[in-house]
Amino acid sequence: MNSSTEPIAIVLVALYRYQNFPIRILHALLENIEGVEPHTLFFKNHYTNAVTPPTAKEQSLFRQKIVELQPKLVGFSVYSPYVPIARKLTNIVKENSSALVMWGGIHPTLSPESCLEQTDIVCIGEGEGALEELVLALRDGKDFQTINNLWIRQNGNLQQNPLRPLIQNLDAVPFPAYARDSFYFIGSNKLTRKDAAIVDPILATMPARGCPFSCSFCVNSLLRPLYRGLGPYNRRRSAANVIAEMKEILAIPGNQKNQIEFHDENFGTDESWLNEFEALYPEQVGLPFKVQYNPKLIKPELIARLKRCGLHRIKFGIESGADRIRNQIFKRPGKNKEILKLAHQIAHYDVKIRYDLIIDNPYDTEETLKETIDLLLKLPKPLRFNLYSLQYFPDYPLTRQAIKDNHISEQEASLEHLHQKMARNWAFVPRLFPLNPKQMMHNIIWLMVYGRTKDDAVRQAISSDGFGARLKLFGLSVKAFFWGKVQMLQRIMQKRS
Ligand code: B12
Repeated sequence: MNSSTEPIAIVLVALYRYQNFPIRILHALLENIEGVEPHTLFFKNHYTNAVTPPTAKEQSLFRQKIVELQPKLVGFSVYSPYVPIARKLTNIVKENSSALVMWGGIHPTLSPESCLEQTDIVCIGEGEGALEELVLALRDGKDFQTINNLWIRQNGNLQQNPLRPLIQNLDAVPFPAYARDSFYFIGSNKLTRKDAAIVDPILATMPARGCPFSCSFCVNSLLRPLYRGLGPYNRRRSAANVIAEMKEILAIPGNQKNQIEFHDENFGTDESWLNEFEALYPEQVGLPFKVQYNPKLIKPELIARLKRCGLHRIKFGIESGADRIRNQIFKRPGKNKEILKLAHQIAHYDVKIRYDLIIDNPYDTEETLKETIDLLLKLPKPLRFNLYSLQYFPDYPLTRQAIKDNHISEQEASLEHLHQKMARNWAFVPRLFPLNPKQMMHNIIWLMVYGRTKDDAVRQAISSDGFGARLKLFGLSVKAFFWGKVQMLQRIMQKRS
């Protein structure tokens, strides 16, 4: 290290999510490097949908922080829907400092060339090794052109370095950083310092990386082939390591954590991991927890064992109630028969289920929507759902297929279109027009998942194509439209209060 120099400032930027896993991990990693001073700007927070654009005041707060910190490097973590915002903030950095700008995360991993039109450096894939090497080189005034995972644009040249192997020992990755003095939260036209993720009652953690499936609407369908030959894709931290992270968070003064959320598609499916978890979790953490699963991976014995450790809710991706759509269009395994059997088994253990379902999908027909309604009628009550409208991410297999099948145009699959859609909620909201049976069935699905109709009324409405049934379908659809508006108003009032 260059001993005569001051520590170098590095700024990381998380977009629209205070509880951002990658940025918190990378912040912790930079804290361990001598001669480096990491700062993280959390720029606005939205749990999921309905992104509000940054205000002039928020951009000005961001600018002030960049001017004050004069970083050597600013690293953004970027998902596709936020690209226009990342571009705006990148321009602010460029106009107000001499910092190099680097983008990492899912979007730059999938579209590195297009990102290099705005940035100096793009990190493809996992960032730990690449960021550490880059920051050491910047600190020591060394060349950084040949660091694996980085694509670099300098003086009109583009340097494309290969990918390094996937990190296999995830226990060696630092725990995400919380409650640091070097955190700044910009949102609601203010800059605050208190870590909002600490007062959130949910402690979220990721015990694993990778996923065994390649659903056509998910990034795993693209990441798995990208990493081919670079080591096993599905990896787990040890249970002891995950528990140590949770204990560290629970020991932070002022935390209000009362439940745990594991982001892991594979949770507990390895016998020796499960044994370790059972031995440690109830005694050392003991809070109720939620997990998410592909129904293919759940076995009743697993539920029974996790229930004894504190499992209180499973999130379970049905995605479509028609086997054909789920298996052939979404490339997701699992049949309705298995889903129904499992749902009833889980209910028997008194574990709650929240299902994910995607509608507003051009491949659905009246028939497949009827199958979905039929499945909903048979699931144990009460129903709890995340009901989404299908979204297209650039270059995903489903997006390419939908373009090929003339369901959407290239423009409708573009980043700009995706960003515009982010301004609205992605949750499905009932609509009256176009007034056709598919639309009316979407509305009925909405009524069912929000418990706003009786099963018999639904059965009658979908029983035939006769005039009486169609009239009932129309009546329920209007009802859904009405309740959709009421729900929207309630949310606005809640936000204001
Ligand atoms: C957990 C998760 C969530 C969590 C928490 C997300 C978070 N911000 O931490 C919740 C449920 C809140 C969530 C919300 C959303 N999510 Co989400 N989520 C995931 C999931 C399953 C894992 C992401 C993760 O944290 N991985 C662990 C970290 C450590 O890995 P990583 O993100 O890949 O980061 C590594 C590298 O990419 C790189 N890196 C990342 N950032 C940076 C920055 C720098 C400077 C560098 C050098 C490197 C670097 O280094 C990291 C460490 O190795 C992914 C699917 C997947 N398998 O990736 C979807 C995924 C990221 N989500 C997605 C989406 C769309 C969303 C939402 C917009 C959904 C919505 N309806 O609004 C919101 C956005 C929230 C937000 N503003 O961040 C999409 C993004 C699609 C895209 N093409 O960009 C994904 C890919 C799922 C999909 N459909 O394919 N999500």
